[in-house]
Amino acid sequence: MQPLPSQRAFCKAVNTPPSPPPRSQGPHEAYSRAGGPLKAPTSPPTTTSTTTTTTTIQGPLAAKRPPYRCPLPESCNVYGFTDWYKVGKHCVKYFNNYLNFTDAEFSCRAKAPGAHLVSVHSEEHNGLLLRIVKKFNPNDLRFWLGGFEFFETGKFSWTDGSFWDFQVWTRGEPSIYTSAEECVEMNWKEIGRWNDDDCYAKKNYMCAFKRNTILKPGSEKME
Ligand SMILES: [Ca+2]
Repeated sequence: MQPLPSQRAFCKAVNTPPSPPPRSQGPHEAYSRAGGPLKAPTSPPTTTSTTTTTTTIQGPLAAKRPPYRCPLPESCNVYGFTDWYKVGKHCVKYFNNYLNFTDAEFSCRAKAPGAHLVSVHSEEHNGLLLRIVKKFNPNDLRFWLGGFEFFETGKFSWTDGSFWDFQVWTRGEPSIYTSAEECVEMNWKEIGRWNDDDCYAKKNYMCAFKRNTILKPGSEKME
């Protein structure tokens, strides 16, 4: 497993995302990689397992800037799901439980109404998922996303049925000529980037459901 990036570099990557590919990009273009991949991390993490991680900036800037904060997303304020996190219009939760892709997807469906493995549609949200897994399992960041290759076509889809409008593959991925690798994970070789892997491989996973699936307008402050 690759070492993790420094906390500061990680937060910087999340807070200053590169431009995503145009939304007009269709599944048929799934062969191309989106944007420039992150450089391989070179240093281990300095701080882990806190709700809000603070990294002190060293050097001459230390006296001029406040501590660098890299907070988790907000808690999902939905009754019964406050241990899930808000990521866009979804509530998201990480599960430290090794399952193959299909079992992970069905596990998600059982966790909440309308839940599936998580789909990703922006660099910002990709970064938020990375923060979550970094908090809950900093020593094993690989986890299943909900992406899968559709019948060896080289076209990818999400298990929640949302449009494939964003992708951040690790350099050299996806392995579209390897039929054994059809399911999408994050953090294999490059932190925050994706790889297609054997769907039977067992990995941790992240589930998501649309907040308005459970939450009716005006009922957010149920707790
Ligand atoms: Ca692959």
